[in-house]
Amino acid sequence: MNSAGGYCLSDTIAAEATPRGRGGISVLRVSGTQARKVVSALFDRALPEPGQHRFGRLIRDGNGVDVLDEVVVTCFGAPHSYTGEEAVEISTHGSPVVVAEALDALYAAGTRPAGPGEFTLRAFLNERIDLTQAEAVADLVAAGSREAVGQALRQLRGGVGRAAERISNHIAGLLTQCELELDFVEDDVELASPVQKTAMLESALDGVEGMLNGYRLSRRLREGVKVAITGPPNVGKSSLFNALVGEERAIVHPVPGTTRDILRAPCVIGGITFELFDTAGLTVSGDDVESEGIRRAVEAARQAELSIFVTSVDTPPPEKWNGLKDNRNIRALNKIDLGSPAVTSDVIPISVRTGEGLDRLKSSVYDAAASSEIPGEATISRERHYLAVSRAREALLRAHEGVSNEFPAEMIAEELREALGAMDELTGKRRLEGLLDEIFADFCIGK
Ligand SMILES: Nc1nc2c(ncn2[C@@H]2O[C@H](COP(=O)(O)OP(=O)(O)OP(=O)(O)O)[C@@H](O)[C@H]2O)c(=O)[nH]1
Ligand SMILES: [Mg+2]
Repeated sequence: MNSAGGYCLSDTIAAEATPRGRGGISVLRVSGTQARKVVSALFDRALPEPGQHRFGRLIRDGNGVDVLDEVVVTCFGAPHSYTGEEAVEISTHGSPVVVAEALDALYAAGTRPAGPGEFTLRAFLNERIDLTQAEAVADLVAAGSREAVGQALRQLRGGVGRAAERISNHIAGLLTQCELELDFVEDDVELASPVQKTAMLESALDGVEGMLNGYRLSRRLREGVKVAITGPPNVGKSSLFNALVGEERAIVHPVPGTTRDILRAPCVIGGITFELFDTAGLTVSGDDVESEGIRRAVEAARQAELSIFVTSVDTPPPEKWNGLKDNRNIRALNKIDLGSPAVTSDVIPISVRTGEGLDRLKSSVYDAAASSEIPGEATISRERHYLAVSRAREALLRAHEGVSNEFPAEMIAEELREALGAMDELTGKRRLEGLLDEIFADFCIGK
């Protein structure tokens, strides 16, 4: 294959791999069949062997020799480089002028600028990594928390691809059985009993279900766990919101009914990213605007993964608020600086004013979110993965039904092929039109 994602793959490409700007060093990446040849023309010493590095001067041969910079050159031999191609990395001083001149010299010597994600695209096309690993590279670079980094690293190590392969092997084994049965239909040879077939299908189904279950958790890690702060008016919800977010985002006021629109802001607790929602105080009386605010508050609490239900020492204890899911509520009693009544153990006494109890509240929020279920090696992380695996699951369920009802082998084989195709889409063995463009468009240049 010579072109993919709009790129000509036989070209040798070059780009800065470090972010633009001034710094200690900048790294330029060169990859392709001409990588060594191009760089050796610009380096004043012999290039090191693959896997080695060498200090020297980067030079430009014009009218007289210009020294562009003193650099360290690292060589990688195919297929043991990031891209799987012959590759060279040049570490220059972190000067935008040096980088611009060095890149110009590389382009003049026979490379072209790499497009966004083109190094990773080549790694995929050269089968160094599968598509889920390529996506993990982008996720790792974009990760905003330890958990998101962990998820991206697990995916980068190829856990999803290996699990997909195990599942595909089960499906392919069964498909072979069905196809054999079709070939020997006259001989009436039964090669696998329905019980054996069901067992193979169930192994495959277990695998896909594990992947789908992990998805929800990993999506939370990527996008932030939604936490709604709810409760009666004037108990200090907006004050708590501001305290958790770490800045004065919401208006705090002694008059009840201050908050009407929902405010949202991210906050990180113990490495998990949360998305906090401040909502209108829940009350039965009030004008139309307030009622609309309350409707939205209840809706936000419904949609959130967690809610912190706040009451306060100076307001009458609320009756249970209909419409809020109790099991996902963390209950806090605010303003204990005004006096601290005895509370049951499921209520966390806090004072936003003095800061008392806030650490305990934060650890409850963290504990409630950090599910006991640790995301496994095979956790999928993107909508694209979820859709492909869901399709595989649907097809496997239909095949399961087919086996139970002794449907013709051809019908079952058809479902199994559909399931296999869906698994191949997950890993990129089967490529849908435009998919690579879409995935690699998210990458930065130099990755
Ligand atoms: N004494 C004391 N007052 C507090 C505390 N937290 C908040 N308040 C005060 O309680 C009043 C209401 O605070 P808000 O944060 O606006 O309360 P709210 O729940 O968002 O109110 P609504 O948006 O009207 O529903 C303000 O005057 C705050 O200063 C606290 O821990 N102790
Ligand atoms: Mg408020």
